[in-house]
Parts: sequence; C-alpha cells; structure tokens
Amino acid sequence: MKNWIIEQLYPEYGQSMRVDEMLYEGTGDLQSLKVFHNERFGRVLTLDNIVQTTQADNFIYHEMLTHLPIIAHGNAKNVLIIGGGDGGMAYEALRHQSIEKVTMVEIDSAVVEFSKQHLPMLSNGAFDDPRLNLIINDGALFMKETKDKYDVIIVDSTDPIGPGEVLFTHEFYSDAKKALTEEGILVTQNGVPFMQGDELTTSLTHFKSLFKDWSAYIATIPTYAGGPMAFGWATDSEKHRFKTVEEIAARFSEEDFETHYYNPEVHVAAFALPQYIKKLFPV
Ligand code: AG3
Repeated sequence: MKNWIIEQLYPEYGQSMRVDEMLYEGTGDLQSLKVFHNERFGRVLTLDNIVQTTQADNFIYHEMLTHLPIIAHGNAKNVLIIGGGDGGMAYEALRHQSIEKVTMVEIDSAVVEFSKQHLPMLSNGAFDDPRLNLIINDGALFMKETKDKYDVIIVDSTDPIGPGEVLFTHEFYSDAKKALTEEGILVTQNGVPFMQGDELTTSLTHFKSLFKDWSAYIATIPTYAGGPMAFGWATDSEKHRFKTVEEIAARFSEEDFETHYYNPEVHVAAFALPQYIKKLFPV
C-alpha cells in the first residue's frame, strides 16, 4: 500500500492524498515542509501537513489573487505580496507588463529555497525577474514599518494558525490600509467559508471598520477542501468593484498573456456570492 497524507485542517473533516513519491521532507524556519508527487495533482506542497498549493490547481488561486485586483485597479504599478514563498503569486503578478515592482515578504526563507528547487514550475523564473524585490521578514512587521505605498496588496497567507495568525488581525489590516495608495486594493486569502466561516466574518468585520468598500469574492480550488474559497476585498476607492464585463474585457484585452481560470466573465461573477456566504458578512 502506498502512503497517504492526511490533512486535518478542520477537526471533523479532512482530505487525504496519495503520496506517489516523497520529494522533500524537512523542517523550515517555522513550519514542517513537504513536497511530494501525486498522480492527479503533480507536485504538492504542504506546510504542517496542510496543502498550500499543487502543480495542477495552483493557477486558480494565484490568478484570482493577482489578475482580478490588478485589472480592477487599472493602473497598478507597485504590488506587495505578503507570504507567497513558492513564487506562484509573484509569477502571475509579474506577467503584467505594467507592473514595475513586486515586493514579496516571506517569513520563512526555507519555503523560498526549497520551492525554487522542487517547485520551479510555480515561480517560472519570477525569482530572477529584476522587478521582484524579495524580502525575508515577518509580513506583519514589514507592513507596520514600510514607508512605501502599494497599488495592490495581496495577502497569500496560510490559515490563521501558527505564523499566519497575525495576518488576520485588525492591526495588520489597519497597517495595510496605510500602505495602500489612495486607489489601492487589498486582497486576502480568507479560507473556505463552508468550513471556516468565522475566519471570513472576522476579516470582513475588520474591513468594515477600516475601508469604504469591502466584500469578498470566490473561486473553487480542488485541493482547498470544502467548497469555494473566499478572498477578501478591501479598498477606499469605490470605483473598482462594480465593473461591467465589457470594462474588464477592454482592460484584459490589452494584456498579452493567456490565463487558465481568470477571464472577464469570471472576474465579474466571482463577486456573486451564495446565500450561506452572504450570511457570514457583518451587518
Ligand atoms: N496559501 C493558502 C493555503 C490555504 C489552505 N487553506 C485551506 N485549505 N483552507 C497558499 C499559498 C500558495 N502560494
């Protein structure tokens, strides 16, 4: 019998994946790391046994946290990624020629090092792009101290357990607000609402007290078990969220790259939320 890895992110429900070949197993600066091969999903990265990303389905997550806010913004030049050590987020952001600089702040240097080695198909050369400024530091600390202003801030975090916890606090979001340009947009990994509803409610409650426009949008990523994942959306500019398919299509047609998930219809539709998710919004 082959080995199976069991992800127990939720106390009463989990997922299991067959480990067809273990490629790396070790302890990072802060978290235990694994990369293995699974026949369906290709290379799989886990941190503390929680699936972070896979070769086969990472595009959905990374495209929706980059192209959507960058195209909604319309004139983004300076992007900040908190987390994102595998380089997948940086790769997608850097595909926009209009992006002049991507600052990526990853807390765990081991994640970057072994992703370069074992998951090069995620970063696709992003670590060598001169527009990438990689900083190994605590993302929350960086956010508090940065004097720069960003057009788009992407929080590519783990779940709010362990090192990722501070990235879901009022203090962190308030520091993020200060680091945004006037028209800037903050987007966040906000968990799978069917399983982690509190997480979304908590973040949105903070957004509500800090930002003029706040909401969530969704996409289904097969290896984030339990239904669609929610992404948080927060900005002080009210013109970004309600765009028509035609407006988004006009902007997207100026890009010279292909996507596998994101497109103008998906962009607009991602903000349409089922009732069980809407009910998690603060009133
Ligand atoms: N970070 C998000 C992992 C979230 C997994 N959580 C879950 N299944 N609820 C992914 C990092 C990819 N760059």
